[in-house]
Amino acid sequence: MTAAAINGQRLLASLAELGTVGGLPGGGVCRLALTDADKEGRDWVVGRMRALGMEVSVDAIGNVVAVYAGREDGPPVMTGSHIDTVRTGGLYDGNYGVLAGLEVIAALRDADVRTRRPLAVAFFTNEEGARFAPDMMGSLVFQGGMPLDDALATRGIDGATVGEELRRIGYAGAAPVGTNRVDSFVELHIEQGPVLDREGVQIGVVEGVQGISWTEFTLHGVSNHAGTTPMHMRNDAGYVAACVATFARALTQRYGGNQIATVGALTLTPNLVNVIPNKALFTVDLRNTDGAALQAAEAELWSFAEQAAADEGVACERRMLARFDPVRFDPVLVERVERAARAQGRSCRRMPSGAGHDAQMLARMCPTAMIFVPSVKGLSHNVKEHTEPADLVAGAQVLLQVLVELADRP
Ligand code: HGY
Ligand code: MN
Ligand code: MN
Repeated sequence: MTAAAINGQRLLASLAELGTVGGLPGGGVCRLALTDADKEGRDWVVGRMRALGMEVSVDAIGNVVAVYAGREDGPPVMTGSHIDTVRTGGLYDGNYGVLAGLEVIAALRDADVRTRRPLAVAFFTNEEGARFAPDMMGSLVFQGGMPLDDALATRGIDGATVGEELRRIGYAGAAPVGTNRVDSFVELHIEQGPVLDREGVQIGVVEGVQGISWTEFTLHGVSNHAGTTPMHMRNDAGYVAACVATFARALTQRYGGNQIATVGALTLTPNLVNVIPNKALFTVDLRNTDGAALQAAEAELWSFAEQAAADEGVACERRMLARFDPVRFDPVLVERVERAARAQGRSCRRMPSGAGHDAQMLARMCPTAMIFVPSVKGLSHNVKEHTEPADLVAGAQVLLQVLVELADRP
């Protein structure tokens, strides 16, 4: 066990301070990827990294990696997460993993501890995927799973491209992507679901991440008068979108298990009370821990949408915004997380992650695991997202122990 100890007050104060960047009037945070608010948040975190004497680098997709030198050189033991948020973000999603990582470094500095291997704290670009799809874009490019040019050319929901926005906010860095060497990666994150809170368990030992499938549908019908057009003469894009949304919900009931479906974005055109919509643009987010079931669900959804559109005389286009298979974390590292939590007297339980995380991309390149702390009422992607201070500090203490063990192992 290291002599270093987490300074809980310092961690909580840093979370509160970062939470004011892009803060929303009623609470919560909006720092969509590569917006001015994201830049302000990035600048604030980079300032903290530099104040800790860390060597900071920015890569070509805007990922920021800060290194705390070890007694020896070599690939770092890395932690981190993201600081971009959804439009109705909370204080902790992503931010907690980054700031807890910096708190680990601060604790080691306070105790004058230098680990054998270097330690790194990273935040990855556009984890949320809410403005630019796919999610986990920065860590996917970092790992080499998405060509840099494809990522830079990605056009967001507001028409700007990732490359333009990166340059505009000054985070189109020089460090290369796809060739990084990382010894191991541990991400600390809030659960964002109800399990730990409901069971009164302090630490989630995360064994993997469920599969993710994001489909964007564009339906083209015929706008017409809502009052004069007989029902059999309609080509109503909005009606087909509604059919697909209800089909998706019914599919989850038929599949059961961990199958979930969400229609999160839906825009009708011309979106007027007395006009039959001639266009519907919407997304369907399907997830499942079972890769084969996820594939079957996708196939059913797509063929239903095509048939429903054909029956209504509506054209149906679709494109994939994101598609990631389920990921299993390194069992040895998962075991290490569990041991550390128990050694610190924390109640813990093994579980999958319902949300996507940068760790699922790092898992493609090095031994990776995650640590969860409870989300009150399971709320997240909601301005009322909350985790008790004692749980935030407990998670950081487990992270400290796991990182030091990894960095000092023979
Ligand atoms: O969509 C997700 O699961 C993550 O929040 N990007
Ligand atoms: Mn997150
Ligand atoms: Mn999120």
